[in-house]
Amino acid sequence: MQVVLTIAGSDSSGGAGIQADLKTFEAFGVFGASAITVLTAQNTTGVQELFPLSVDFIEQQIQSVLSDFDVSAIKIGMLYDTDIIHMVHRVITPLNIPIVLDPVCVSKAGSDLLKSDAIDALRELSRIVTLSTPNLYEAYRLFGYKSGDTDSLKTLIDHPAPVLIKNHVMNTISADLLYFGHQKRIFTSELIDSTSQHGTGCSFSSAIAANLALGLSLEESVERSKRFITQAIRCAPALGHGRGPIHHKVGGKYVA
Ligand code: PXL
Repeated sequence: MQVVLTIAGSDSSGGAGIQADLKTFEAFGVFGASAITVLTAQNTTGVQELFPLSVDFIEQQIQSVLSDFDVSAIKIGMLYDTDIIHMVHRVITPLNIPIVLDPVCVSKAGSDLLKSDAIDALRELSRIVTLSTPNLYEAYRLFGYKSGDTDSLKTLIDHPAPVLIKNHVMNTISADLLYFGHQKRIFTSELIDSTSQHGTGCSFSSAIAANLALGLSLEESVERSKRFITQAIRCAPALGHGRGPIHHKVGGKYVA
């Protein structure tokens, strides 16, 4: 059985972070392991409190998993500060497995999940991974990317690793753009008008990591993961008083 490790924050409401990652891994039939970076007390209305774990303890969780399991892929989510990012950068550098970085900055409900001085370290980390998956806001912070502005593509074209920029909206279509050097590929789905999209970013990057672990190509993994997320939004259970979670359909009929 393929093992996938997520290095990410915990979301007490179960919709995003580590909890979403593990549900996604289950949905794709891979075994999920986790190293928790930050505990959050949160619900669908926002983050009430944050509690970062020590860098040493986060590293120990990663080493405990890596020293015992033959890990097939890693997903990286919320890292919060520069010290955590530098440690993760150092630990993953020698690894020769697919690594997907979701460069988390802000939650769907608008809470800050990255310290403002940590963006440069996150950009450095994005250079050594298999894929990073910023949304439009994160792509602007990391690469100065603005949708439709060709000048802002220069940084992306020079970037040494693939970048998938999510959440472009074109009329009734949701589009994610994969850039790697001068190559570009677009992934589309129906745009679903729903406030229940908490955890989509976490689940999307985890789905891509799971599919890479299963041996699919990068483009096949993104395509299959986008179908999965679209279906998970469609099946959202309308929970909570704010931006509700999606439904990973674990144990249900698998649809991607
Ligand atoms: O979706 C970004 C994200 C990542 N990690 C954790 C989160 C969230 C959003 O709420 O809570 C722990």
